Amino acid sequence: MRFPAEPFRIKVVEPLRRVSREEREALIREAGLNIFAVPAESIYVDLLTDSGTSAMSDNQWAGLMMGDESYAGSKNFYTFQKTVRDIFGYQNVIPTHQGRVAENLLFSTVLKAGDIVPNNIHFDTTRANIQHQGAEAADLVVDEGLDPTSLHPFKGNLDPAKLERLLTEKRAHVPLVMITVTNNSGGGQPVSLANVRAVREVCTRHRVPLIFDACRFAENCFFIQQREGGQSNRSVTEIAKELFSYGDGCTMSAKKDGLVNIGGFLALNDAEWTQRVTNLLILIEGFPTYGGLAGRDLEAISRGLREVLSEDYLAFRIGQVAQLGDMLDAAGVPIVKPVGGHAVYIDARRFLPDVPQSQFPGQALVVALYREHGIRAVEVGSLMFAQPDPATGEMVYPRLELVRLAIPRRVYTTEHMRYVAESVIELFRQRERLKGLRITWEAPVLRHFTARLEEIAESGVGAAH
Ligand code: P70
Repeated sequence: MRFPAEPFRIKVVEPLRRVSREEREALIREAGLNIFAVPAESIYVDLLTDSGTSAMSDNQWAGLMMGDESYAGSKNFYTFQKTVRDIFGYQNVIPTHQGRVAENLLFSTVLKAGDIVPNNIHFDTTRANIQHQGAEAADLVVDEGLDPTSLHPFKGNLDPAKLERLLTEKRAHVPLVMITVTNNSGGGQPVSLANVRAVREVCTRHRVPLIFDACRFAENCFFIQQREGGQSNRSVTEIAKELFSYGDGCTMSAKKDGLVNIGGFLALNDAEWTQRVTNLLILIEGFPTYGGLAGRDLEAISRGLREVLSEDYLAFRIGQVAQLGDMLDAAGVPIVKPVGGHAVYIDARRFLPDVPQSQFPGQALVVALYREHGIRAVEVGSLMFAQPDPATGEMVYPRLELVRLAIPRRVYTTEHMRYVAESVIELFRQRERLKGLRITWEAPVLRHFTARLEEIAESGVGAAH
């Protein structure tokens, strides 16, 4: 079956409210054209993120009742530690309340100003946490990963030649190398085992630790099983074990492939790094056996990490996202292909070719999708990533200008996906009506979360030329 049906049935339902177009128009204006400021209750299909929005299973909910809320040494911690060691293979397991804290703890411990951290492509919080230390986040994805039309099966791969060059020139400034699986900013694209081995080889030669950003590891490993030569007979669990065996640790937001609403961890082999991280953990996050989470949360994560490796689940999950991509592609909507693991990414440059990046075509599309159809997407483009060049002050725009339709896990039915596809197709037919935007207020870091914008009245197709 190309798109397998749901391998679960629904036990609890959460009613959705339909809001009129007039109401949506008023809400998005009040929100300063920033979709993050629209109340979730006024959204019909919420594809802002797949992070923390998944539905837990009956098994996970049952696990919540097994929470041991002891301050120190909760039994749920030991289960959690064993689960992480089993799947990821790293010895020291440090729970955090979400992924960015794992990043912050790691980077505050091992980075200093002037350092460089290579990755395929850093996601927003990773980049911001590196820059917060005065260090530089270097994106070394393969060239195909920056071309929305390339059909390369592993567009998340980190280019080993680019890494070799960087390490040859600047090894002293590179305390670690990262690989993000799947590569979120590049369209949720997977990284192959062969690529990880090649990167490991470069890291070993230069004696640099390799750390995974493991948020969507199960989805990545499913793609490896489906697409990489010689992998089709192995289980996703076996593939995951091999993948992580090439690394020295990982950061994890369990809000993605942990199938929970909150949680994360940092796992490391190095004892000295672990000691320094733990000191900081106790200062800012909590005692090492709960790290900012309740005992019950740790139990839900342990159960989620095992469930996410179910191949029936993964076949449905990846299939549901692919099916949405197929519907859009069949109607000529420009999307990033192949479709990624957790989301369909619309190529906003080709959707709105006459709105320049300085006028946020991706965000213009996000605003219209909510106003016209009650769907919440997120911009992954110039609003999120454009930054002035530190030397010249000139604005540097990202190569990719995308709108992401992120699909929460086990939440929406395929009928919802059909509604989304029809809405995007309708908007594509009316795309000349969309206008460019300008920022009226922005925060100094991670501006996309809180910026306010307005439409450029005379913009749109005509004025953009
Ligand atoms: C997303 C969220 C979080 C993330 C990630 C990777 C590869 C680390 C983290 C941080 C963030 C987001 C973006 C837009 C709208 C809402 C939320 N990604 N590494 O949706 O993890 O959030 O637990 O601190 O993708 O992709 P955490």
